[in-house]
Amino acid sequence: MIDLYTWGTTNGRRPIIMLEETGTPYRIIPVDIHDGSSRTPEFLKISPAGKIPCMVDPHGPGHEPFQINESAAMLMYLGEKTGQFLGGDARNRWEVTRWVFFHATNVAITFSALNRAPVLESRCRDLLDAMNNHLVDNEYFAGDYSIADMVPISRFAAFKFDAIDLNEYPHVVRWRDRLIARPAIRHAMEVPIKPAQAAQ
Ligand SMILES: N[C@@H](CCC(=O)N[C@@H](CS)C(=O)NCC(=O)O)C(=O)O
Repeated sequence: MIDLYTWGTTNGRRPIIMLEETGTPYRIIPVDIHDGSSRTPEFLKISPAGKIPCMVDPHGPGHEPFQINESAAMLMYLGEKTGQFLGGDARNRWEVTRWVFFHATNVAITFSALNRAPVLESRCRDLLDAMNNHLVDNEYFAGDYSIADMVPISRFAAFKFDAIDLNEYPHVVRWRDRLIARPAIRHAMEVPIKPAQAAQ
C-alpha cells in the first residue's frame, strides 16, 4: 500500500488520478500546507523542500521502500511500476515524455502563478494556443490517453481564472470534457483531503 502525502490542490490531486487509473492500492495522508505540517523534520525527509505531493512505496525498485516527490515524476514512477499510461513504442514514449515536461515545466508553473501575477496572462494564452492547436487533430496529447494528459488535467478540470475564459479554446475544452468523464479523474478531483474527512 502506497502512502500518498498530499493536500487538495491541483498538484496534490494529480497523483491520485494515476493511482486510481492503475488500480494501485494507496492511502491518503493529508498534509496541511498552511499549518506547518509540511515543514516538520519527518516530512522534510520525504520531500526536501516541504512540498506536497510525495509518496512512499514500501515495495519500490529492488524490493526496497522508495520515496518520491514532484508530481510528474510520481506519475512516471507509477507508470513504470504498473506498466501503464507511458506510451507504446519508443517514439510514442518520447512523445508522452515531451508533453509531460511541457505541462510540468510550462503549463503547471505559469498557471499556478497567474492569479498572483496577472502579467503572466499572455504567456498562459500562448500555452493555451499551443495546446488548442495540437488538440485540433488529436484526441489526447500523445496518442492514446496517457500521463501526458493526466499531468495537465488536474489544472484544467478546476480552471478558475477571471482573466481567461477557457471556452475561447474549444479543443482544450473538448479534451477536458472527455477526460473529466473518466471516473478516476472525477474521484481524484472530488475526494475530500481534509484531515477529518480523509477516509481512503
Ligand atoms: N513541482 C511540484 C510543485 C509542488 C508544490 O508547489 N506544492 C505546493 C502545493 S500545490 C506546496 O506544497 N506548497 C506548500 C509550500 O510550499 O510550503 C510538483 O508538481 O509536485
